[in-house]
Amino acid sequence: MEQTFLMVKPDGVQRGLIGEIVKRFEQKGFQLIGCKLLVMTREQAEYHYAEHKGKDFFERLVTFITSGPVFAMVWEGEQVIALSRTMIGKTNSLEAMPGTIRGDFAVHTNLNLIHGSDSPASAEREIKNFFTEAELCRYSKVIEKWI
Ligand code: RTP
Ligand code: MG
Repeated sequence: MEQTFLMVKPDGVQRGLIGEIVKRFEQKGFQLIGCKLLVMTREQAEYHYAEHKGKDFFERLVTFITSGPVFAMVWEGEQVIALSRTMIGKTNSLEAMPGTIRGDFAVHTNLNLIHGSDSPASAEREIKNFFTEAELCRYSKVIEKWI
């Protein structure tokens, strides 16, 4: 089963949106298999956003993401990587459609509430940056067959 790494960013934690965000993925039918509240180290943040190293917004992004607690999660389900990106909405705040998390709650591209892995390779790499295998809880639900 596919897994992805999702993270409520410091703005989402400060605005009290952890519950709303978790609710959306639960209601969709995905399964939470790991979560923790933490403040990212600079090293962890630079690794997480390594693809953006050298871009003009990189420093601002790392400073922001390490500025307060984030809520890191691993979710499991059919097509969870692509579907969670759809539920999150576009990066650019002007393109994030109502109905998506960013479209419903975010105004700024830099304060866009939530991160989601963009590919299977990113998901694997990002999950390992936050969780050990022992911290992930695999369990089956009887309801699974109805989704
Ligand atoms: P994320 O990685 O945080 O989930 O966001 P994303 O995939 O939608 O967007 P990505 O291209 O990976 O960019 C990472 C974060 O950097 C900020 N950003 N600023 N031109 C800009 O000023 C710019 N481009 C990207 C955004 O906050 C974005 O979430
Ligand atoms: Mg990204």
